[in-house]
Amino acid sequence: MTEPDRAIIAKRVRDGQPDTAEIRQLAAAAGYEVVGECTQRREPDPALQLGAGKVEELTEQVEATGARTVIFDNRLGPYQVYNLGNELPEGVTVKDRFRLILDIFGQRAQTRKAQLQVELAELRYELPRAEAKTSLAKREERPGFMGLGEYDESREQDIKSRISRIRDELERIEETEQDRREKRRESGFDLVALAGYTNAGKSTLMQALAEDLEVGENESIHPDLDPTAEREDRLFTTLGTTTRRLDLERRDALLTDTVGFISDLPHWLVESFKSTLESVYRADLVLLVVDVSEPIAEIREKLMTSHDTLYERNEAPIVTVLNKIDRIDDAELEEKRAALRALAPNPVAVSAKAETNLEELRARIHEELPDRKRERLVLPMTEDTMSVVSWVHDNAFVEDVEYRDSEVIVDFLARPAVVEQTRAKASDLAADA
Ligand SMILES: Nc1nc2c(ncn2[C@@H]2O[C@H](COP(=O)(O)OP(=O)(O)OP(=O)(O)O)[C@@H](O)[C@H]2O)c(=O)[nH]1
Ligand SMILES: [Mg+2]
Repeated sequence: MTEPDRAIIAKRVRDGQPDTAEIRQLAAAAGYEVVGECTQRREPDPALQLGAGKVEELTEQVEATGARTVIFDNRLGPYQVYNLGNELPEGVTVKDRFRLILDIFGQRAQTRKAQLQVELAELRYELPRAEAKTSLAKREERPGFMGLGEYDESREQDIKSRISRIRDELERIEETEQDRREKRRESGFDLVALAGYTNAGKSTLMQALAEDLEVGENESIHPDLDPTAEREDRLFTTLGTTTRRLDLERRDALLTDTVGFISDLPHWLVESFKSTLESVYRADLVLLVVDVSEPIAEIREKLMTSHDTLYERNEAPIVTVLNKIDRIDDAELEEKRAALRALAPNPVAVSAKAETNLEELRARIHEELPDRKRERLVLPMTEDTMSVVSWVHDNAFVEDVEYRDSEVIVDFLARPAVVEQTRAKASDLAADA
């Protein structure tokens, strides 16, 4: 292992106290060692984001610590990046929050789909910058302005055509995944998806609720699901999508874990990961996980943003899961429940890590999933009967099977579509008998 790169955090706020906890976590997630921070309260400086004096202070910190990277929690325009690069010591890289998030995604993208999404996000990050460079260089009649080498209008065109190629390929992948989801649904599985902010505990909950076996997903590398891995709080542990069989007593359901949300994500970044969230939008039920040990204001904010994201596309019921109850006492939990009532009227409080209250959550999942019909079929005994019975076992919850001399009686619970299919099979048998 190489030494982690040293970085200094910079942040400007209009008013209030600059909070750097999240950007520090993001920096750590990207593999940086944070060796200092430089914050300021003021209006944004158009050229440098921070005030000129503050940038001097930043330069001193960089020199004193030997940091090679400065990470701004603010969004930086292309000119600001360029100007800051001139002010700071030679060779120091300046990046903003979004560039950092892209780095993390880039490091962790292990599947074709994830890689395409990252590339799409990067191109979309780059596009306005390329446009800005082109127009500036033109206006100044200075090709190569901002030390960026040759400017080239075709660069812009290039980015645009790559964006559209990647979109097409992602669309094809999404169609395949959609087919797979529909097949699973047809074969009697209810689809449950986990959603929520990064670090809420979705993957931990997945481990606690689901059977170990993963179902035929092509995304097979999940360092975050390795139970032996020691982890501290880490943002964006999960980037891919994992689906496992949910351990429910009387129903076949699949549980899908996927990428978490983060505050203040720009539209283009969310868009790029749209198809990852598709498994959430197309689910029969969404479990919206929040870390209940966070302050009420933060939970509220996260719930509101999650609802906005989900309600836009999703029609499935949402169950709010207040996770990490092991970190707070009962009084605090009650206080938070009451404060969040308007946003989460009937939440289930659990600890995924301590595996507390999971039975209640399983019962709720069962309750909220679409109704199933109870059916009793009388099948004539033919040489194909047993294969129909085993099909029913695979696609429905069988309550009872009774074998008689010339017939088999099956009592089961299934989705209405499965009941229809079973009836058709039964009448085929009857026709052959
Ligand atoms: N104390 C406590 N910690 C928990 C609980 N559930 C999860 N954690 C911890 O919270 C951290 C984040 O958990 P993850 O399951 O990786 O969170 P996630 O929602 O999947 O995060 P992303 O994959 O980044 O979206 C880990 O360090 C977990 O061990 C819980 O019930 N109690
Ligand atoms: Mg996860």
